[in-house]
Amino acid sequence: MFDSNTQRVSNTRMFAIVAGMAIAVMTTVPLRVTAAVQAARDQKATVDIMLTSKPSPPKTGENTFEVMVKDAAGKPITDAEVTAMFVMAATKTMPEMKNNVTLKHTKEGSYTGSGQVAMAGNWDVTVTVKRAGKELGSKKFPITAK
Ligand SMILES: [Cu+2]
Repeated sequence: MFDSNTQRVSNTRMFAIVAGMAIAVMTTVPLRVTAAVQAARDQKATVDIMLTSKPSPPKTGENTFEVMVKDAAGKPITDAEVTAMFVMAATKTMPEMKNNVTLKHTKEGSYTGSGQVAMAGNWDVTVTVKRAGKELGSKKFPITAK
């Protein structure tokens, strides 16, 4: 009687340990895959590009855009040529809309410029960073203008 109870408890405990290990494996593996994918992305990226706007989100009409450019080590890149291409996809009633904005370096890897947003809605902003005409990197930012 006593022995069989003890056996049952220890089986339950063993099951809990095995289940716990299985969960640990299941949660660890995807994290490792994600880390590997992230590492591959980081290796590819030579520049880190961030886009912000004033106001945020941008409004129809004139807005100020700021792009932060850093190298892979996180050091600001101060001598780049930075442009932001705004594209709104065509709809049944409207052809594709495009606007290219040139940004000027102000300080510590920050590039600013003002640009017209022709209408409210979804735009894809592709920021391209070049040095001496050679592309260092580019990044697409989906934005929704008010
Ligand atoms: Cu439009």
